[in-house]
Amino acid sequence: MTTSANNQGTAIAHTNIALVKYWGKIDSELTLPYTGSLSLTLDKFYTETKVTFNEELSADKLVVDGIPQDNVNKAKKVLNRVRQLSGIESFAKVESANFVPTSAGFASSASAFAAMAAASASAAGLQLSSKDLSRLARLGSGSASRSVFGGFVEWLPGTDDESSYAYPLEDVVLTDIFVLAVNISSKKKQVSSGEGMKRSASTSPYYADWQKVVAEDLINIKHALKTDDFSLLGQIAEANAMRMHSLTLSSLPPFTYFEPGTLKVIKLVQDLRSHGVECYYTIDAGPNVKVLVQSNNLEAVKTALSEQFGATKISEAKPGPEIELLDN
Ligand code: 2P0
Repeated sequence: MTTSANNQGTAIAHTNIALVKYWGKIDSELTLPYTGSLSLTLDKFYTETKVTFNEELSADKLVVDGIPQDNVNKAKKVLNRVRQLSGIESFAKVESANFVPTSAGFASSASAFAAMAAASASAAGLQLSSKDLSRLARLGSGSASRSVFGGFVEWLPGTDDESSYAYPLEDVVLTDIFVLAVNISSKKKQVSSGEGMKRSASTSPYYADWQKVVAEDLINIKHALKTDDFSLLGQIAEANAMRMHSLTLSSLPPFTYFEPGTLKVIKLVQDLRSHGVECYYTIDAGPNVKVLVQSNNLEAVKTALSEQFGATKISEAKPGPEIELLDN
């Protein structure tokens, strides 16, 4: 059995926003997705997680922002794999702090499970490659596989545990990009993403078409990144988000994450664009909207969003770094 000097590891991981979305698992135990996906890791929002293996514990414990959690199922999937790889038999305490303001309306599972994967591997004395860290994070939450890396990241769907992992895109020329997050609501959603994607994959008649759309979008968005084509990137991201959300509307029973404010942001982005201010929106499994914009239009879009929704509802982010291990 190998462990770190004090059986403890701490890591920081940043959240990411998918531009080509992951929406459906072929295997929920291993979190193997039906399709690939592509995201941008953001600088502003991150999770810091400390993991301690301790022989005196009688169960795994998870504390998020100081609050003990009852449901440790996803964390256990990561910890069990680390125990399996390292030979450690003791339980772990996981202490996680989110620096993702609820006002920003970002889900924290991507950064949380990426940080937990790196911290638990470090606590167990495992020297994992980035690819293996991505596989480990994936067991906790699909989008976490992408938060191991900075910048633009693609998650290769693979066909098994070994082949499903994310990697950072090279030869990206497009670097001038900002994300303005508009908070519409911070309420807990009624349909979790896990349940939502399951329902979409099993009941939407459009699910097969979605898989074709994603394959094409991935090719085209990577071309946009290599040729510094922000317009193409924005058009693909916007259409991909709407097509993901059309899967929820076409599920049985139907559902949507949109709220009235979501449509207001969509309308504002369309209005800005019709006046020559280039920007695009994308929306995850919730009502909040992220607006993509370049530096030349950043202030104009920020001002327009602030006037309509209030400056406190808007957060600004730009491309962020890869996972970071901290000294204990
Ligand atoms: C994504 N989302 O690609 C998509 C787009 C939300 C919409 O990944 O079930 O928390 O834990 O694997 O990663 C949110 O779902 O889902 C998500 P699980 P996760 O970012």
